[in-house]
Amino acid sequence: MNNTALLNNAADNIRILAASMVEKAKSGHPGGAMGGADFVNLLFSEFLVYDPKNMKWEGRDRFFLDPGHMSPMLYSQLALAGKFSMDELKQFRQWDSPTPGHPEVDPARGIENTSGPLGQGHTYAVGAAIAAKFLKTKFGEQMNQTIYAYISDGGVQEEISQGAGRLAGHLGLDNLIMFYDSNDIQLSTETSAVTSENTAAKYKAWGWEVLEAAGSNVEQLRDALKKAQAVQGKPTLIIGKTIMGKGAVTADGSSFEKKCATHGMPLSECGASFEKSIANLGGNPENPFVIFPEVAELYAKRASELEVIVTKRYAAKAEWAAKNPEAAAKMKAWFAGAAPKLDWASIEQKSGQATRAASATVLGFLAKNVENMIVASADLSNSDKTDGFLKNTKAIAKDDFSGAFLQAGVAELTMACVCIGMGLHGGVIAACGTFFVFSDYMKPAVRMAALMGVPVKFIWTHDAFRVGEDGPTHEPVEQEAQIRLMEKLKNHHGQNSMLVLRPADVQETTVAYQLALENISTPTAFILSRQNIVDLPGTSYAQASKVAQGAYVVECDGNPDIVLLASGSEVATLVEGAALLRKDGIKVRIVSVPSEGLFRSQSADYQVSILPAGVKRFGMTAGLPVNLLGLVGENGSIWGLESFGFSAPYKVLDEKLGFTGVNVYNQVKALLK
Ligand SMILES: Cc1ncc(C[n+]2csc(CCOP(=O)(O)OP(=O)(O)O)c2C)c(N)n1
Repeated sequence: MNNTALLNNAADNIRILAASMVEKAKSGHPGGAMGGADFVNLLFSEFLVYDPKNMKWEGRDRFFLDPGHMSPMLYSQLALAGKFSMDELKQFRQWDSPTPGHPEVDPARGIENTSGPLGQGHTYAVGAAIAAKFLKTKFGEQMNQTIYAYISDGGVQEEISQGAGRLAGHLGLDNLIMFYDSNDIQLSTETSAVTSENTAAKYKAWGWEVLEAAGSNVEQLRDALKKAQAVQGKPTLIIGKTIMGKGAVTADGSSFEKKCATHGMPLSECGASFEKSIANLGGNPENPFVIFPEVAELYAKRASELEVIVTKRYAAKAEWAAKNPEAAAKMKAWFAGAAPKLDWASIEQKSGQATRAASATVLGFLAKNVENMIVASADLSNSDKTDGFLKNTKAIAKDDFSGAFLQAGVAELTMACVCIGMGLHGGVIAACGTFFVFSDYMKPAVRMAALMGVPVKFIWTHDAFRVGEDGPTHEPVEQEAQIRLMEKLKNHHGQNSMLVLRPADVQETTVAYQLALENISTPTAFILSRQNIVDLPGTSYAQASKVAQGAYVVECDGNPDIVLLASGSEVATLVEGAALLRKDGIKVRIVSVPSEGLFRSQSADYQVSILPAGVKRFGMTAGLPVNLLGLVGENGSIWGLESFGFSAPYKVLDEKLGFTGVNVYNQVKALLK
């Protein structure tokens, strides 16, 4: 326990650094950072257990920040802990700096998650807490970390907080402690202009323990954190009444606290005086980028305390590992994130099935062979066929985290973020399923998974208008085009930010899963059919292995007159059309393209070998024609969907909308004229 005056000093130091970063960058958010400094400083100087010399230690506590705009607070805090230099703070928001406007995941420096889109950050924490509980059933006390989350008014207002709050309460995540920075101010108004909810009552109703504290009173905050650590059977919310822009003053020295204006502007631009505020906080306005000597001492002392704590933990781990070598080897491999080695060719697929059914077969295999995989569904497991996994395990439940299936409830965005959180925690492989049309509800999380490079597997079924009778509300049309844009977008490592696979039959589905499990650096999506699909000619695991090139030739007649290309169930329709064309002496090549992104990553020679120049191309897609535009080019034609779809049995829709072999024949004949 530290002296209160010293802790207040350290919090002032964070306020000074945060305000100075924003001032120097001439943009950013000082107010919230200044208000939250007391809590983070206390957390890092007395509670958070981590190894400063081994920041990725799997047993560390995690700190998930939700309001990414409060990055100056996090960077300044981590600067006190020795993870950022003063020069790096001075580079806030500049090109190529480690201090971008919103934090980007970098566990080596203590940044556990990318944050910015409000609401997602604390939901990752829920996922991490579930992962920790799941792993604890396997590795015992090696996994007794506490997951801390930091949420602000914006995060509480975001709808996703309903899903995160419900799930954490329902599962009794007592390893989760969330601090609510309740400063009554948001971006453009006071919170009273938009909400009159009783937030404490809301979280209590979800089954949380709720504690309240004055957000800049370290004694009250310490007391709350200690109580939270002792709570059993439920997560804890600490509502801290913080002070927006704490310490800010105007030129005449009067208070400029609790003002919306400090939310997103340098102090000097919002009506406060930067110089006076820094001086008011005990800093030197001429040279504000300084860690006070007594604060440096505080953190040096914390580093020694942490050394003692982690030395004990490492010794306990070594003792445990000696007694449990197999578990220790597993823990190491799982946290290394390595792809499991599996006998994929041994998976027996029943021919002629829907790819969602083929997915269920693979999931059943994975449930038996990949012990650290967790699969979730948003109340559709019997339809999206993630029940193939569930049948071989059991659902995760409060007080029993030995199952590996997460019933997420009807909350797709929450589910996606929870899976991302599991991935960020490490040690588990997370996948989640729902209908493809509802990928719309998940897109903001998919984007973040792609940006962070978290290898979540998104299992989307009912991939096209062939949902049929459910009608246009349930028929994905433009979704594939949207998701495939992510294949065209590179992440910070120059990789396609996402792998998107739409397999054409059961064997391609097996290989798609193999690629997904072997993809440990970006998210993967599966787009799977509801209806049965006739197997591709010559289908086998070996043939389908060519899915790894993104596109491959399924069949080819000598020098073809036409290249027919598609993904998913439309490939089988092309095969039907090809039979009719051949009767007219037309030579065809059929190309399956489960992933254009992957195909475009192959050598130019390979690409030309599949799509030879000078041969006309016909593409068919149950989505928007743009799905195939980059492959078919100007010198060909694409049959796609240009409306939201209609309600009718799918075979009727196939006929009415032209997804038949006869229409393939007619279109190609017209193209070759
Ligand atoms: C999903 C999302 N919507 C909108 C924003 C833009 N935005 C950033 S902060 C903020 C409100 C901030 O209020 P609060 O969370 O209380 O932070 P404080 O003002 O206390 O710093 C908004 C609307 C965002 N970052 N994410």
